[in-house]
Amino acid sequence: MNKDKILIIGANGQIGTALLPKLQKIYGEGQVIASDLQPAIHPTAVFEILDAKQSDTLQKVIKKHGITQIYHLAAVLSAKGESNPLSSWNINMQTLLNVLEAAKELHLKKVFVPSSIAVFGKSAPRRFTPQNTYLDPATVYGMSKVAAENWCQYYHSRYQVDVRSLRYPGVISYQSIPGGGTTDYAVEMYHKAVAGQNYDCYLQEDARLPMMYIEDALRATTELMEAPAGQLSVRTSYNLTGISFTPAELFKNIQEQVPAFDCTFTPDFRQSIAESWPESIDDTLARKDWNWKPDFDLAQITTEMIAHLTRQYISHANH
Ligand code: AKB
Repeated sequence: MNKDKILIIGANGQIGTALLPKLQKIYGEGQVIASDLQPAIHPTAVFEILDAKQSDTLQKVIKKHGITQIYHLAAVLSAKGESNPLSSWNINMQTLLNVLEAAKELHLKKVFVPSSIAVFGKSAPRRFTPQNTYLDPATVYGMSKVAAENWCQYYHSRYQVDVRSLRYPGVISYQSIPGGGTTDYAVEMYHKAVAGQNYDCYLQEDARLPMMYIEDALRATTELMEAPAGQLSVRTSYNLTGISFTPAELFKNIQEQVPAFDCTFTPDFRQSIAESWPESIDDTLARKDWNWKPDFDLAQITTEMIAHLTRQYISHANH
């Protein structure tokens, strides 16, 4: 029997909401403890209200439940982070350092810390951005992720903490509504289309960005975490790719399935964040080290998103 006990920090967020049932399936329902600042959105798990900025509270929760692995998903994302840069930096860094320190002190088996395409800035090649390149992010979120990647590598090499990381692209999911990101427009567009409304997109129609369907993002996460440690050559964070598309391409794709849907484009400050990010990513090392391969293309994502959201809207209407 698998005796691992998992703590998800930031379980109410976009990735956490979807990852929780997947980890419950792998490890058993009682083996996964969900935590967040606010009470559970989905009361289907053992839940702790936890502010990971408080090191003592974090260590108490780890000891109380006999935690062996942490998925640290809490962070202030790219767009929201710009409204209060110092506070965003403090939240992102303090929670990370508390998690790494707890992993070292309490001898946790493994830790997952997400990074992001936001680590890249204007000096990196925009197409097929390589694993190792210049990192000059334009946002405080990106700066905190560059620092986080280096701290992860440091705790691995200096203290042998088995911390693993992925540079997620924009993640498209139906389980929850993302908040505070630059890539959130894609999920918003699907919601509007299914709700029978039109959408005014805050990015330009040609803002091509790397994206990924939630099922691919979850599988990448569990495959990385299950890979033998000796196979992992990257201890900062792995480049990870799904697909790349523009808002105009997404609009067209949705319109093929929802012909009445219309979209306009009114770029705001998030456009300049998008322009500082890659259009596509080279994830050769993820493919080589732990056999990464995405499954979902844009047409499949659209079919899945429309089916799931339609079911959600019908079930809300009936309650
Ligand atoms: C954001 O847009 O900030 C995030 C990300 C790409 O990390 N979705």
